[in-house]
Amino acid sequence: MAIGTIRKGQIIKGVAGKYTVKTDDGEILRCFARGKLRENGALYVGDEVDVEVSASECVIKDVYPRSSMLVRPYVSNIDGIVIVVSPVPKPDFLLVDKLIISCLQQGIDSVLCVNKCDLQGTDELYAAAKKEYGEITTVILTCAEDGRGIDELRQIISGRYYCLAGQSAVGKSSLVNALVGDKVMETGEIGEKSGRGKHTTRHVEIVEFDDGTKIADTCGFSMFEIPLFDPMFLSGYYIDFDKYRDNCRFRGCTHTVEECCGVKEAVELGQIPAERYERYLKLYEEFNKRWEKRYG
Ligand SMILES: Nc1nc2c(ncn2[C@@H]2O[C@H](COP(=O)(O)OP(=O)(O)OP(=O)(O)O)[C@@H](O)[C@H]2O)c(=O)[nH]1
Ligand SMILES: [Mg+2]
Ligand SMILES: [Zn+2]
Repeated sequence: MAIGTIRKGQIIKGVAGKYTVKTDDGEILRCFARGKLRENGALYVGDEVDVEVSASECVIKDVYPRSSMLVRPYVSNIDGIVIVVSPVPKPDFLLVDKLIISCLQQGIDSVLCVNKCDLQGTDELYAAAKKEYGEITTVILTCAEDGRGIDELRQIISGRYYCLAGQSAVGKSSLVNALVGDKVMETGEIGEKSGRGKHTTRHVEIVEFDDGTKIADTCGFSMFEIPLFDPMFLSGYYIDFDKYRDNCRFRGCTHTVEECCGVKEAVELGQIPAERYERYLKLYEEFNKRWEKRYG
C-alpha cells in the first residue's frame, strides 16, 4: 500500500485511542486519530472512515455520516440491536424498554433474545418477555451453550450488522462464539456473592461472518439514560399503546394523571401488561424530573 494514499474502511475495534480499521477490500489497518477526531465521542466502532496510509500506524482523517448511532452500547451504523436477557443475572425489563426506545429513535430493528434456555426459570422469563414485548419485537429463545436457537438468531441478523446489548454476564460474548462456532471472544462468569456479571468485555468489537453478516460484541451495562426530550412525547415510543390512544379523551394525553384514558383502560382490562405500564410511569417520572431540572 502506497504511503500517503487514502483508503476507505470501517472501524471494527477501538481500544484506548487505537483503532482497527477494515478497509473495503478486506485489509486490516492499525490506526490512530488526530486533532478533533481524538476528542471523546468523535469516533465510534462501526464508523466508516477515510484513513491515510503511513509506514507505521495509519491516521483516521475523516468520518462519513452515520446511519445510526448509540451511546449505550457505543456503536454506529448498526441495522439493529440484539437485546439479551437471561434468568441470571436478574433480568431488568426497564433496560429492555429503554433499548427498544433507542431502536425506535434510531429507526433500527430489535430482537429480544432470552438466553441460557438450559437454565431453570427461562420458560417463565420467555413467557413474560413474549407477553410484554411480543407485539413490538421478535422474541427468541437461545442457548449459547448447547446451540438451541442460534440458527434462528443467525437468520434474523443475516446479511446485516447488529450489535448485542444487555447486562454483564447475560451471555453476549458467548452468543458471538456460538454464532461463529469458535471461541473468538473472552467470556466471564457471575460473582457468587453479588449475582452480577464481572464486565468481562471491555471494548466494542465487530465480528464479520463469511457471508458478510456483522455483529458487534459490546460491554455489559445495567443503567443508561436516554437523551432527554419533552416527556410529553415519551409514550409515542410505546407503540403497543397505539391502538388504545384513540380512546383517550384529551389530545396529547400522557396516560398518567388524565381522566378517561384509553391506555389506562387497556391496562385495567389486561390488554396492556400492568408491569410494562408501571415502568412507563417510572420512566415518565424520571423524564419529568430531568426536564424540570433543565428547563423548570
Ligand atoms: N448455562 C448457560 N450459561 C451461559 C449461556 N450463555 C452464556 N453462559 C455463561 O454466562 C457467563 C457469562 O457469559 P458472557 O458471554 O461472558 O457474558 P457477557 O454478556 O458477554 O458479559 P460481559 O462481557 O461482562 O458484558 C459465562 O459463564 C457463560 O458460560 C447459556 O446459554 N447457558
Ligand atoms: Mg462479553
Ligand atoms: Zn391516555
